[in-house]
Formats: sequence, structure tokens, C-alpha cells
Amino acid sequence: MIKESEITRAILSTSVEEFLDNLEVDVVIAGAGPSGLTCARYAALQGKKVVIFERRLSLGGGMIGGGMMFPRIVVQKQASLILKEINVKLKEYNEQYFTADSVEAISKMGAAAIDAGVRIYPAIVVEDLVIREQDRVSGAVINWSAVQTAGMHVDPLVVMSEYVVDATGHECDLARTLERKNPDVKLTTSTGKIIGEKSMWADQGEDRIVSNTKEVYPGLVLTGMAVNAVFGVPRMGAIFGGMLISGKRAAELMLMTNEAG
Ligand code: 48F
Repeated sequence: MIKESEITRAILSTSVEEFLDNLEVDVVIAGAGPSGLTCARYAALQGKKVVIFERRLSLGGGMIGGGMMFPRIVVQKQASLILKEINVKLKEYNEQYFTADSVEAISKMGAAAIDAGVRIYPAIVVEDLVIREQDRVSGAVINWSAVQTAGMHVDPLVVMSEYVVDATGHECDLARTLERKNPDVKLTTSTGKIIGEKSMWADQGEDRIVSNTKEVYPGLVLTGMAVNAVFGVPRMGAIFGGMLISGKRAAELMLMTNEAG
């Protein structure tokens, strides 16, 4: 006989036990879009303890809808290798581009991140950052997305981490919160402030998303469209190579800084 209370006990006891094990991690990533998932997988493959908090109930961010909801993505050769590693079926379109099914790509990116050891929590929003006296981001302040949507004031909880990654896409939500709550902080942009995303220029967007993937403030790393939004870089539309390479680069950067420190 199925006992309803036993099902509730199974869910609560196992998820709380697991949550307790994730209160102090190496990397917290906000956002399970293409850049967040890629960054998470590469960091986890190097032995880092990684959690992703995703505001929505689904993975994939803006990638699942391909280009204007035609479920295809385009990637350049270098980035195609990242998808090949996780068995995404690629079609060579011409010498420069490969195409892939966006739903397949994002499903496999999610599965590969989980297989690498990443823990993904859906329906949780990173609403603020922990900044202690040493002027370094040292954790993420989290809450249920439903609480935010309902506009209720419910105090949040905290997960401490060596790094927090802003993979929140066009909104660059964490960088914006950092700037709004701490007007004196200086970001590593040319103005020390968030510059804002520029109109579409795919070639520039793809190039500069990678070169600007960096620690924008001690302990806060940017990846994906959050990079373009903070550093004043053009958008690029439904070409996703830069997004994947930015995710990989963000992971490498945290590992490098960690080793040097
Ligand atoms: O938007 P999103 O896919 O960001 P990305 O990884 O990739 C951008 C592309 O999809 C596309 C593009 C390519 O030309 O422009 O847009 O940079 O994924 C961002 C994810 O972050 C979640 C949001 O729901 C989405 O799934 N998110 C946003 N704010 C928060 C958050 C937050 N504060 N806490 C947790 N998740």
C-alpha cells in the first residue's frame, strides 16, 4: 500500500540532507542557461563542488528556443567540440558553421553537468550576494522564485562559496544587485560600472564575450550574456559558440586563480 506520508518523508529527508551538504561549496552559479551549464560542468570535471540555482522550473535559458523558436542553434567549429564531447549530434552546415537541435543540446548539457557532479536546484533565485569585510563576494543569498514572484517578504538563506558566477544572461542580475546595493564598488569595466549591452553585431559579440569573461569584482565571475551586458558588448543572436566558450573560460579562470592563490 502506498503511504502518502512516507512519500513526503522520502522527499523531505533526502532533499534536506543533500541541501545541508551543499551549504559550503567551491562555486555557486546563478542561471542554468548555456553558459552556466558549460561553466558548471568544466569546473566540476576539475573536482570543484558546484551548485547551480536556476530561477525557472526548466533548464536552458534562452538556448532552448533556438532562433526565434526555430529549435536550432548555430555554433562555430571550436565550440562544436564542446558539444561533441557530450554527444550532441552536429550537422556541418558549411566550412564555418555547425547546426544542432537546441532541445537536444540543452538536454545533454544539463545531463552532462549532472553526471560531472553538479547539483542543480530549480525554482531558486540568487537574490543577493554575501560581501564580508574583506570586500570579496563569498556567497549567494537565495530564496524561492515563487516568493520573489509573489512579492512577499520572506528572509532568504545563504550558501557560502569561493566564487559566485553570474550566468543570468541579458539581465546580469547579480552584477546589477551588487552595484545597486553597494554604490561604491568598482567593477573591472572601463568605467567601473555596468556599461549595458549594445545592439546586435554578431562578430564583435562573439569575439568580445570571450575576451571579457572575467572576475568583475573579487569573487564574482561573469559568463555568457551577462559579460556583454556588463562590459558594453553587442549581442549576437542565435549563434552560441561564444556562449559555450565563455562558460568554459569562466571555469578555467576560477581554477587558475585558485591555483595561483
Ligand atoms: O538567458 P540565458 O540563456 O543566459 P546565457 O547562458 O545565454 C544567453 C543565450 O541563451 C541567449 C543569447 C545568445 O545570443 O543571447 O539569450 O548567457 O540563461 C540565464 C538563466 O539565468 C536564470 C534565467 O532564468 C535563465 O534560465 N536567472 C536569471 N536571473 C537569475 C537566474 C537569478 N537571479 N538567480 C537564478 N537564476
